[in-house]
Amino acid sequence: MSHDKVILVTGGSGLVGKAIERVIENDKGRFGKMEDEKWIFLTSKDGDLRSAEATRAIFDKYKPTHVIHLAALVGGLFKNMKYKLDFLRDNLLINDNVLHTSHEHKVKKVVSCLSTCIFPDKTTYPIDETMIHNGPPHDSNFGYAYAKRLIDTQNKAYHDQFGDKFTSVIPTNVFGPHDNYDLQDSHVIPGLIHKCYLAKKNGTPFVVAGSGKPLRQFIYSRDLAKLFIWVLREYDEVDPIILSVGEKDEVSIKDVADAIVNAIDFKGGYSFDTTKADGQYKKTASNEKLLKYLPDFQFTLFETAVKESVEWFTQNYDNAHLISFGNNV
Ligand code: GFB
Repeated sequence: MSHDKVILVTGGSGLVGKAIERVIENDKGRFGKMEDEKWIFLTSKDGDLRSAEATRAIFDKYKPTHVIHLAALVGGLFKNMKYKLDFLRDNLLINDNVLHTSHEHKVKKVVSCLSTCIFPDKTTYPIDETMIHNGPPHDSNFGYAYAKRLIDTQNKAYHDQFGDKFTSVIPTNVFGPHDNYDLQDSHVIPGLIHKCYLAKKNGTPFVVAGSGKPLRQFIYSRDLAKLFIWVLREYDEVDPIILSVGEKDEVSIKDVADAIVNAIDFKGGYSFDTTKADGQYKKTASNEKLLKYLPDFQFTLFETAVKESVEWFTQNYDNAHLISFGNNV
């Protein structure tokens, strides 16, 4: 059966890609698969998007009409601090190949994924979409941040010169099933889930890096997935949109650790290693633009989302093919 829309999801086997696949396959409401849609979830086995040739071969094979671009070199605070040049170069290469090949293939719409860490570090709060280019990002992740900021610039250039409809979304910190649980390179929630799980299993202390004071807004991958599908189908701007819970749902890293200790039912000792970096103190973002479009969107409660993420991790801990303990592009 021929489909009007062939939707290619780069980075389709990662945290957000897997969540989109789950919603498309299971949601019986407005976010589920549509008759005229064919979805393709790319993995790194399809080819290395840092290569223009490999990217062209993928597009020649699947002939997408629409693209959700998630593929990127990603990682938590400590990995970003170690590999700033790799984060800059790998992501510049991947983004240029995906956007230019989309242009060459006359792709009708591309939705790329940025992150609130790209905003200026010295700013007024709450942060909104107009502030992206208003000053340097936090030093801990400037490689990643500048490569992602340039997607917004590329989108505007393709639109100005050719009229292409390439846009982007700016999620806050994302978490959920199918995350990367590497003890050094992962983001805070999967990193602490893995550490607390091992502490309970081995009867060892649970140690949280830093002071526990920094503040973050977290969006559950399954909520973000629905918003990506909505952006692909209905959001009609080239300008980016922040996808986040509200400012009032901001939590501290200590709150995060407490939620994980409860979800894992850990009874042992729990402390903070203040010799480790805290990174950016906060990046409080406004979701006012999103709520103007979707005033009734229901976000999953933080504690519920942490519980489901812990359940998925403990149920799949031994499924090496499902759980990533290392990074892939
Ligand atoms: O998710 P995360 O690594 O990144 O969170 P950012 C870091 C915060 O969690 C810091 C504390 O305050 C850390 O001190 N933390 C405590 C831990 N324990 C741990 C742990 O075991 N692992 C980790 N990773 N952190 C990233 C950007 O910033 O946000 C990325 O560097 C990306 O580029 C991502 O944008 C969404 O929120 O600080």
